[in-house]
Amino acid sequence: MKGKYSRICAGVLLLTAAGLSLTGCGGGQWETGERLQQAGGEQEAQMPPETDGTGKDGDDLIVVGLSQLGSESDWRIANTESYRSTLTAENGYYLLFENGQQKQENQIKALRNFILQGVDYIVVAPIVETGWDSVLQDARDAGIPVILADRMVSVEDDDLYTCYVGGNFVKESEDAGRWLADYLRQQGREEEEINIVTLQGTLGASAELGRTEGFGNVLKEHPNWHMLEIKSGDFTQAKGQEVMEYFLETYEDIDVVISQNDNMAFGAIDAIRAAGKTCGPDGEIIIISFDAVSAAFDCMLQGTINADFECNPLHGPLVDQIIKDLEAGKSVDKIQYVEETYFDTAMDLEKIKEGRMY
Ligand code: GZL
Ligand code: ZN
Repeated sequence: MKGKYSRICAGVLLLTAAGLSLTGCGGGQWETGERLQQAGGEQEAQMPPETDGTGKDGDDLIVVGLSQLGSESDWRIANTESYRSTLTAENGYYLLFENGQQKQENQIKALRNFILQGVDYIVVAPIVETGWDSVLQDARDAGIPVILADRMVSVEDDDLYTCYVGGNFVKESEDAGRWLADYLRQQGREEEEINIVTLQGTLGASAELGRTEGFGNVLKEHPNWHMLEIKSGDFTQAKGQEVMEYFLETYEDIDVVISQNDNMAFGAIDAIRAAGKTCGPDGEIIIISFDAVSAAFDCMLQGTINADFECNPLHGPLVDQIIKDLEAGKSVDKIQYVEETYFDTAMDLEKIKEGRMY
């Protein structure tokens, strides 16, 4: 299905701000940083070169409506950048990008807008799993394939979307639980009563649901592990710090923090330091985090995070391949998990960090 490029008003498209990103392990410093410029702050979209709607080889551009959920974390900024650098006119695309600013109603509005404009494909990172049946039904009625990227939806009929590409969140956090069991064994603490708190992501998001479920599966195998409380920090550094401050005021003895993303872990480190406590391999509190973004590598290198479970944000090339396969009339797998691993302070993190793209 070729792009209906002419249907798209050629007006200037403003990419919404990629938002500020807090980085630095516990430095708490606000930093726009070069990443913001790269990820496309308030600026005119990269309008495709003067064109009659055709890409480099003279074909129509494939028009993609991308509803990104927000700019809440370093992970999300890298995820957006991956799309922007892949879904380009040179690569045969006209990208309509909408940032939902972490509000589902904004994403639903964006999808309805894409349907009205007659895009060829919708790509969406749904902020939460529920509430999508009606708009996905409208997309199907309009004959527009929907690719779920990064997060899943819970709908009556899974024919409402073509496929899902993203992390396997249950596996990520089962792996984290097993890592903790090994680590405590190595420390001679396998019989100790271990008190754990969890900084939960956005409630109802696939990443939150999966990471909560997965760690819970391992928790059940360890009667001496006690989950004191699980509380949402909404995947942001500010809220992560707030919740960790509450945990430290409420619980005398915290041995482990499970942070469902790195930005909340950065906030937790600030709160732990402010409370006069220590964390990391040489500290009182073990911190296990998710995402493994570049700034979290700095934390592991500086000894404030013990281990980090990767969630690969580079979805651009995967979505590109899925669309090209669909354009060629090929079928695509319904669920496509990205390659993910983990890192801890026993590894040569300097070397590993050099080779990473985010
Ligand atoms: C995971 C993604 C999560 C990241 C957070 O795939 O959905 O959302 O772990 C981000 O950093 O906010
Ligand atoms: Zn203890």
